[in-house]
Amino acid sequence: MNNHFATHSLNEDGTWKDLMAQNNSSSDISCVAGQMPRLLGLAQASNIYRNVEGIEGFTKFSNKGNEVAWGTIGNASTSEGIFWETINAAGVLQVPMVISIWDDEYGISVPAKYHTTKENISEILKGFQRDENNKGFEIFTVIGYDYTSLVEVYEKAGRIAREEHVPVIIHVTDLMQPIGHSTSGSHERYKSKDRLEYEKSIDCNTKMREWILNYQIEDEEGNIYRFVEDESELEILEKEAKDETKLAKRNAWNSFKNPITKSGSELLLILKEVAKNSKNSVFINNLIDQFSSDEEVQVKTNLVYARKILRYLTEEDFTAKTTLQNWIKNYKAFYQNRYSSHLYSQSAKAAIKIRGVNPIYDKDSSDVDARTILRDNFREIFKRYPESLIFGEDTGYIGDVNQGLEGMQNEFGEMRISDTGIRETTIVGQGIGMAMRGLRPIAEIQYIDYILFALQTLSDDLASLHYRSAGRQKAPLIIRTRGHRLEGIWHSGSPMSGVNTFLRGVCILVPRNMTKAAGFFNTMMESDDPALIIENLNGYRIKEKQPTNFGEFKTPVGVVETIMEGTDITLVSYGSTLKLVEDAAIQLKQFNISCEVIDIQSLMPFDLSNDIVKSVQKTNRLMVVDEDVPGGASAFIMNEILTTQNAYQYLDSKPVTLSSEEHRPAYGTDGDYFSNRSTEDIFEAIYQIMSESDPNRFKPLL
Ligand SMILES: Cc1ncc(C[n+]2csc(CCOP(=O)(O)OP(=O)(O)O)c2C)c(N)n1
Ligand SMILES: [Mg+2]
Repeated sequence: MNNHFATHSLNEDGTWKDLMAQNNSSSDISCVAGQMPRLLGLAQASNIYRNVEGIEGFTKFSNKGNEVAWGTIGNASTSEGIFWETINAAGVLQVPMVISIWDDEYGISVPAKYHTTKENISEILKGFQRDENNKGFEIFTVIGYDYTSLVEVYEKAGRIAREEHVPVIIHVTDLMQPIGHSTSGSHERYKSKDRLEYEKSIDCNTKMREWILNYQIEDEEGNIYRFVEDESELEILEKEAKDETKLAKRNAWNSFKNPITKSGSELLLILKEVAKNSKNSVFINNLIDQFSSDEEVQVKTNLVYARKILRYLTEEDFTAKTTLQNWIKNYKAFYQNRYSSHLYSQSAKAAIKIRGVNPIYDKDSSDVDARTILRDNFREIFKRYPESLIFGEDTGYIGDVNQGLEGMQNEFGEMRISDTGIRETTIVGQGIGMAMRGLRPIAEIQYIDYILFALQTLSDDLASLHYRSAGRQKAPLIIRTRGHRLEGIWHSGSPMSGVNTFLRGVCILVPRNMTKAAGFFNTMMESDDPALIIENLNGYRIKEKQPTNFGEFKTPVGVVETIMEGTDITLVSYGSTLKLVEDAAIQLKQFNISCEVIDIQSLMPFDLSNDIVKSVQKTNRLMVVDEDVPGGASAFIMNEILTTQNAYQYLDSKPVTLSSEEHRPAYGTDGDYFSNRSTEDIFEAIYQIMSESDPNRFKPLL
């Protein structure tokens, strides 16, 4: 998809290029309107660079905030909610963003009357128009084949956005698509004859040609300027353009095809040698014939035949077979990397490369409210990183709903510590766009339950950005949220499997307390991976010892922590259930059951040094406890331990998962007790495992 083209913001090693020395394109994405939230952030970065003190030296990213973010969207796609959310937010924030709405009166086959009230998007956007008393947008409407007016309007729009930091909407009307929506569908099926006739009359190719031929301007001295002298000059240009395009097409095809064909020829020699040596040469030669006549040029074609032929050699052993095996391994590894690289950072700043640093306590360290640990740590972050900023609902003036940012706005100003509207997906979009322009935003989602509003942006845009640009663009955004159990159907959910599944490419961090959480913020500020850090709401009710090295201690990513050692069973958990697991383990001691308790801390990436299997090797029993739905995050965790880490071979008892009920948590303390797992549930489940393994020693409880 050519509209997915994006420029390289990063060098091959993941370091920033000088973005001011190049034009920068951050591509559209296929999910229509999905680019809108990011566009807001790309534009907002200019506001930050223009107005925040201390980042004047960031000249690779901005010239005092003079940059404009230009965005595009189709008319039908403006029906998406995130279009409206972005427009409203851009009006509030007054960002230098110019948004073009390309209007061909269709969205594939569906005409405007099904999409847009009054069938006219600029008409219904009029309420956003700024006036003498109110800030808002500047809105232009221009005909799509009136090229002279387009140039004027775009120059004006750019100037307004750049100089005044006012967002601009340009509604470009009377557009058409010469072959309909795509080459695979003909618009004759759904457009009337009249419409098709009209489209022909405004065909952009014809109209542009007419303009080039006929356009002329006269200067003050009466000199006439034209693009071309006459049609013959234009025809020469057209021919040159066609030839250049054909050549580019041929070169592109050859650079794709040649390495594949070359590998295919090498493979063919190996296969012929294999056929010579094998007892199954009849079958092999048959496949070789098919391979030789297969005209499909795909990377996979070579591999398909190589792998199919290898199957005939299971009973045999000769040199050509080893050559074939090695060829398959190397070819697959090379191309697999081409298709599967850069989901996470591969730079020196990859989260998994940042080493942990323990909090330091001195002898006077007292127990303090956990939220103050976050607050004092944030203060250090904002001091150390002038490019850092945080925003969200109630984040600014009151210092977040849990007071983890108390006093920060006073200290660091409204630009850096700010309140936003209630609009999760554009909060994330602000973060993505600003992170792509060298800032270090922390986007706050007030509670994890509400992250669902932002899931599309998080998944389609943030999580895939580094991967889809093969490591040439990044958005090291930190999303701060809080969650897990409280009491009630919302504010208490733990949709970890959803997040964990949709956000591959983002570190998912689930600290058990605020010191651990603060440590994750410190780690991620050093890293260039994006992260979701979920503070555990119950943790706010607990006091923690105050460390002395704020801003410095770091919780490592992808590393589990054993918080209780034991010999009978390995208990694996995270976040708020961990405390319950610990309590159950303490109670079980009195019954002579010895539990090893492991805190996952980092769901994604997961236990990179395989510490959990080492524990299972010792205990031979395993239980995973969480408060997601059955088969949710616990299934992921179990899969990691049993199959990735191969713990299945050390088990003497059935591995058990203990999760919440399938429904959302019911209201109140009792609702929590019956919806989620309690210490009693955990105690009994462990006891039962032990009872099954030694019924004489542990008589059944129930
Ligand atoms: C979220 C989402 N829903 C549906 C689609 C399928 N789809 C692709 S393009 C399109 C029509 C878009 O129309 P419009 O925004 O007017 O752009 P146009 O192609 O007319 O320029 C649709 C429905 C999609 N890509 N993304
Ligand atoms: Mg359209």
